Amino acid sequence: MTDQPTEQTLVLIKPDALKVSLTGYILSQFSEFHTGLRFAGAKIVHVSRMLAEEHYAEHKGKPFFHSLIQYILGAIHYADAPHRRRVIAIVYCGPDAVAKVRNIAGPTNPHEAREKRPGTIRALGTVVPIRDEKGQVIGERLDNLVHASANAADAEREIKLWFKPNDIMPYMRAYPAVRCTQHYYYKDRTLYTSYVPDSCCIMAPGALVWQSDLETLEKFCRGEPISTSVESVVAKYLINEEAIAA
Ligand code: FUP
Repeated sequence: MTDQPTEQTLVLIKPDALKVSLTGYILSQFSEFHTGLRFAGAKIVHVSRMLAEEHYAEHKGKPFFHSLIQYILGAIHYADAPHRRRVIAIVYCGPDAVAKVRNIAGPTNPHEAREKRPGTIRALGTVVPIRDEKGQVIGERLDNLVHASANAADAEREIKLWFKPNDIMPYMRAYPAVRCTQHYYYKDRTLYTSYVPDSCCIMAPGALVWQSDLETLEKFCRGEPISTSVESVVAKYLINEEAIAA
């Protein structure tokens, strides 16, 4: 008997939601009873800068980027408690998962959410002005409590960024996974195919990995152009590793 994967989406319960203890409320809003969606995977993540910057890569260079990264790292809401900085990452699976979750999350901007979609999760968020060194307002940071994948293509990229195949229940993996046939190690923004001291083993022979990740690393090692970064593959293997991806 199998539960064939239908659509999947990534939810992040962000540090502001954890700080004000909204986790239970958010999980209940997304629960199978209300949405028909099921958990396919979940983990507590101490977010590294590498993972944060890969997750929000499309916003690099925008005025709010630095503040957004500080926010997802937990550095804003747990400024004096680095050990509490974390997000909860969840993969939900089921018919129309992306749209259902976005609908319950509400508009990106909490002010707009309060006005147009009261009752959504993000209507409970806040908007914080971002200032330059001179105190001029240069943008705003949207502390909107949850991330929800915007479309199926983003969901695939994001789920593969945060989760390894084995983090997701068998029969619920929506993307092809294959067994790796060689070792890959990572240290100081460099990829190695044999061990160097203090490196972290990313993939080993026999390990189940996303096919697209393996193809990226193989191409990179052959010196061929890759459409994404090596860090977009590596970041998930460094989740909750202490110093390497800090
Ligand atoms: P969403 O898909 O709803 O997460 O929205 P976006 O991809 O547009 O934004 C990604 C994140 O950047 C959101 F969490 C909100 C944040 N953001 C800001 O903090 N300030 C802005 O001016 C725009 C977006």
